[in-house]
Amino acid sequence: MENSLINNLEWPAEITNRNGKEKVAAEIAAKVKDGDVLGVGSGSTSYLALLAIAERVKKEKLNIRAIPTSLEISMFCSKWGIPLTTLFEHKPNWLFDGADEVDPNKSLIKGRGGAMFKEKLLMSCSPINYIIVDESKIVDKLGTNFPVPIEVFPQALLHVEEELKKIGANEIVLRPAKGKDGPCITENGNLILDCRFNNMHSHFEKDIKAITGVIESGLFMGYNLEVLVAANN
Ligand code: ABF
Repeated sequence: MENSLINNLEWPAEITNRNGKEKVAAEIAAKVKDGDVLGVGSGSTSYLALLAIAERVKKEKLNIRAIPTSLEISMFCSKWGIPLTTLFEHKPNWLFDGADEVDPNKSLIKGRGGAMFKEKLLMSCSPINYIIVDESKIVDKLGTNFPVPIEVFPQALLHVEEELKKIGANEIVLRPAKGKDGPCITENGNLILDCRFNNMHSHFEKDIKAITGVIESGLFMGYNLEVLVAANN
């Protein structure tokens, strides 16, 4: 398939702080062992980690399998010859993924790419989780630079909006589709609300999830994870 669409696939945007991210990518690649089932996160940092892993896999003929968190990253697994599996067959031995914000408690905001449902599902199934970010993602308080994305079943939109206001949402934006009219639709056929809140206490992830119609939020609180930080270039 030398000239196939998959083989010609490239990362769609320029990668900021590429040198720094490549260093954490190499740290992630060094952790891979023959036989591993890896959860593969989304975003540019995960993409670079996957690339570094693919180079090791090819050179050392490692036999690994990947459970991807998004369609986009699954296509790069295929491009680089990393076999895919699913949560029907396997749980990941460990996973790596990016984030949009990391606070001092290792709570996260994720989901700028809209894949937070699968990202959280995989993290919930994985005993070891590495979050790879550069220094720009480290914040004192979640919500400093990014809103919290919330994936919503389409027919529940108005109900969820009302309930989010009751728990302190002060800004709710229906995420638009990239480069075209209409709302962004997730891989699961749902909508995304990008929300800012007055106060996000330690149970806030559960409060959001308790609203009927919310599929998942990009708020990750209290997960067992290790954060690897790339210095800025
Ligand atoms: C995924 O990719 C998302 O949860 C997060 O929004 C994004 C981070 O991307 P990048 O590594 O490009 O900053 O991990």
